[in-house]
Amino acid sequence: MNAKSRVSPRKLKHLKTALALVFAVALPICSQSAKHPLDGLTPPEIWTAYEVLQSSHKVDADTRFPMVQLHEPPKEEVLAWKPAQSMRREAFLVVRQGVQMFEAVVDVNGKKLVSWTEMKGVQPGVPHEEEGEMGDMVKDDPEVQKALKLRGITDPWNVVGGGGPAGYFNTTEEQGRRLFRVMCMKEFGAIQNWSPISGLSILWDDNAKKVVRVVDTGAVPLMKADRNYSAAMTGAARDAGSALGIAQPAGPSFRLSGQQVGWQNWNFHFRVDRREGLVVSNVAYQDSGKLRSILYEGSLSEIFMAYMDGTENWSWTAFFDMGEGGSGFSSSLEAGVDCPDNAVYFDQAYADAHGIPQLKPRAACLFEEPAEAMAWRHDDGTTVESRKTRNLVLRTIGAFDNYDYVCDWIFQQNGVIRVRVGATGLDNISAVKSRTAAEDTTGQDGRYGRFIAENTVGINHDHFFSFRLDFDVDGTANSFVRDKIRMNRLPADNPRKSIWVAEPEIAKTEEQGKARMNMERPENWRIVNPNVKSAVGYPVGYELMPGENAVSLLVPEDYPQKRAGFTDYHIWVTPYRENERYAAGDYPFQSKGGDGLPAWTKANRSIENTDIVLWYTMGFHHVPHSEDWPVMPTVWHEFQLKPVNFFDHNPALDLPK
Ligand SMILES: [Cu+2]
Repeated sequence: MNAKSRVSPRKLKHLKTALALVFAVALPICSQSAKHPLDGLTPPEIWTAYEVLQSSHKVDADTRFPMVQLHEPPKEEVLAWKPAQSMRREAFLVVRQGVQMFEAVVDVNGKKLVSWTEMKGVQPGVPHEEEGEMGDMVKDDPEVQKALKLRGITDPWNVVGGGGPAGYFNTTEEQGRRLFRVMCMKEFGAIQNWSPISGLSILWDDNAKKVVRVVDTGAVPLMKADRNYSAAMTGAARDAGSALGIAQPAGPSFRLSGQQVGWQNWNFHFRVDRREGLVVSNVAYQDSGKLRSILYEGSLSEIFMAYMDGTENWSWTAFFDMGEGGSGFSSSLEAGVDCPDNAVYFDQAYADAHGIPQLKPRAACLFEEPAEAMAWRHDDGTTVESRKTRNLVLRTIGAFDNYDYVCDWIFQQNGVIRVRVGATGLDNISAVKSRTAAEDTTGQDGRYGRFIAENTVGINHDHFFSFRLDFDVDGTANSFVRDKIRMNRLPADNPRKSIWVAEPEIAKTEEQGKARMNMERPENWRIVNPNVKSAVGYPVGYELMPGENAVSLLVPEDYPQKRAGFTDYHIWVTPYRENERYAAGDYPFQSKGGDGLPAWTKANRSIENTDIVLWYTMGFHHVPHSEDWPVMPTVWHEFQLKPVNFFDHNPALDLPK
């Protein structure tokens, strides 16, 4: 039997729909053939990978594909590549066959299976579609039906269940299983109105497709607060205000070749990856006729969220949104709302859980925006010199169950790159007995969160985002410098008693590269090329400037903390290794802790004057409040990559007056 005849008609229909969509849309942009070695897999390439596995007899109708993504070519190949040259194109696939899991690499140009490896002792992430499947299956369980009946729910029809990765707590019941906790909610009335069925969760083994146990800590009345936020339900909208628009009648002033972007002096490439979301690569700056490299690749590497409720139905809730999920990226952008009117959109090809190519329309957008203030200014008493500036913004939005994360890469005309994450969406809530905080006289209902609506408590939680930043400042040989800002006591004969000085320290090993933000012992952090000196004699560099941030307050022996060991430090620096991409390890689903950065850095490798990767974690503690209801205002957190002795003078000096 040849590969094609093994394809079910249903799958063929999926493919045709996907391809028809690609051809039907002139803009946004999604290419049928790769133009750059770091382009995401195209629909035909995803299809080829699927066919190669079919014809190798490795997969069948029951096979699932938790992850299909570009297998990046070796870095030196990408760096040596020139447009129009041939290039390596490989797909990386995580394949689930019953309880077995495999990693496959397929050469899509040569239509060959490069490798097929069984992975033992680790578990793949779970695509969205599977979370819903188990939600339906638990409703057949008599004990679940009994628990629902105890809550007056006799018709499970409008009960919706969704499974979340159950985490790991080193218990015997976890061993040899693939565990989820299914939480249920009851829909009532109009769309979007639903209540969590609090006090109930179902431990589900997705290998055995069986309920392990039902955890019922007692019925709590459903909350009835109206959670509608759709335009159709929120009533009359306020006046929009007078027209305020952005127009570029001559079109954008960036240049595109596939997903390679040229704008002002910036050059970069990007793709939207199934696991990592936005991957920005080959970031370089045109400086006095020379294209200077800054960053080989930057992307999100993991997202960690832990809820702070100690009760049995909540204490397990700690999630690795990228590694455990893997299909959060991306949400289709709403044209003219999520991005301004002058934005250009890009579609994303991806494989569904059956390995079949699908298309996410408008997965990323790119646009110029006027900056909120001038680039620079000086009033010397007689004349004012001031320069207007604009930014280039690359945006995606990921939807991870209740949360939406906006991820922006903002390129400025002064050589600064800002990376920011906007958190919006819905708070995770618990239905409680007390109507309000005032009625909660014992403080029991509000002990792990805050009332955000009647009978509704938003649970306290953390958000942590780990960014992987593979700097190549003027080449690959880089070092990490910690400028330690230290108090300096002056000699007794000095009228001034103290000043501060900046003392640079080059981190020689991974141990010396671990750093935490601390206002009492401030440090500036930069990546330098020790082999290239600026006009005034310093090594050229880029500084990582943190913004608002947080540290995890979980104790080291707490399993969620062990599994999210990357949150132990804000900064880690590692020597470049192509297989070290994910801060909490490749497979955080039911991981036992210590994977990723803590494991790699144990070797305490040298990080001086070599190809290094900087890992930065940005986080915040979220105490919910009533404005979060029913949908949260977007909250932004950002960091900057700022040139420090990289340019010989202000790179925005030549902005037109
Ligand atoms: Cu939050």
